[in-house]
Amino acid sequence: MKQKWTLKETKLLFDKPFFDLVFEAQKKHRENFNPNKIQISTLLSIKTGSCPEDCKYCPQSARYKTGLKKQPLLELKQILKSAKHAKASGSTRFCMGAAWKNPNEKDMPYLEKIIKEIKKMGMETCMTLGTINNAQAKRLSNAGLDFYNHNLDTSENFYKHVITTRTYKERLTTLKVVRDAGMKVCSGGIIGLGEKIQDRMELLMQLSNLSVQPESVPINMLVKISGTPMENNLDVDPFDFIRVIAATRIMLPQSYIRLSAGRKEMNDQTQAMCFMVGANSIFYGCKLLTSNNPEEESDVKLFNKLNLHPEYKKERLVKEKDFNLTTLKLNQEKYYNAGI
Ligand code: SAM
Ligand code: DTB
Ligand code: SF4
Repeated sequence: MKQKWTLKETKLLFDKPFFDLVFEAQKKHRENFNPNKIQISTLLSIKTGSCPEDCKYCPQSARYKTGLKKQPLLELKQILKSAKHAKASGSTRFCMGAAWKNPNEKDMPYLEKIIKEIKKMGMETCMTLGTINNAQAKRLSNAGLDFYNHNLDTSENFYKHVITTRTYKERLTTLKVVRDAGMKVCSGGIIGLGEKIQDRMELLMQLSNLSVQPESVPINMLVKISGTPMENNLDVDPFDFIRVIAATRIMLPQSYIRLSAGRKEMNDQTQAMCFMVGANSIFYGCKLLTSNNPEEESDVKLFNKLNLHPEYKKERLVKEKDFNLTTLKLNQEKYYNAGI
């Protein structure tokens, strides 16, 4: 793998004619992945709102009047019900988010219990709980947490215009803590915060130049939430967004790239181009943390049109002809339960 991406090289990549960039990204994607498979994750907010942080994009910050209904830490029963639904719909990873600056020590045993119960169901687990220390990371890892999500969000330079209550360095430290504890790293960013193209380049350089590249890279398009300071941000041009996905694929060739928040606001063609240039993971299910995501049915229809198949571990056991895409949802449960 390439050693380090410099700004000059990254600029050359972003400045390529659109179709040259698309071609290069597709080549990289096909060298590393089956282009007709997609990883499916489901998201659940296990603690909603009243967050002390000031992230200017976020509906959950206590500083902005977004009309969000707050919710304390959910009960285990409710979490497991959602996880069961996610598994039955064909999702293989259950991602849980909490609107915290960091987890409280007193919540650690409960978080461990949640992880263990979901692992028992045979799903991969991911959590995003804010900043964590070494001891907390070790505990989560020992409980069986597969991935920890902590986004860099944007470039180090632009970051101060987005968040003032947590430093960029703290974020990088958390990523190291997660890695050192033996968990897989999920880290990406948001496009549409008002950043310049160079900030997008610098974000990808940060992610790409980590000592070990993140296994999972969520690229979010800003969901504009009324009441946040970013509610009136300019729309992102879909081709600029596709360019970011393509550059991500080239700079992080072996990472799963998740087309994350913002899919509800994209048409099928934009999503298809994102998959074409290397996005190979999505959040599936009608809700992200607090905002809307496409309905499951509409994703199934889109997969159907694109002949995209959900990725299961022992997928070769499924004969392609048995995979009736029009009844994907029903079949997924069957295949998933069969350990496929
Ligand atoms: N509180 C924890 C933290 O910030 O680390 C975890 C939850 S936080 C909501 C997870 C991520 O969601 C953020 O880092 C950000 O990248 C993304 N996010 C939040 N609001 C968003 C929005 N309106 N549009 C797009 N992405 C958003
Ligand atoms: C990520 O990068 N995006 C997800 C997940 N990781 C935690 C969150 C998106 C949140 C969008 C706004 C909301 O639904 O509250
Ligand atoms: Fe809190 Fe996370 Fe939202 Fe920032 S992104 S306000 S830390 S929930």
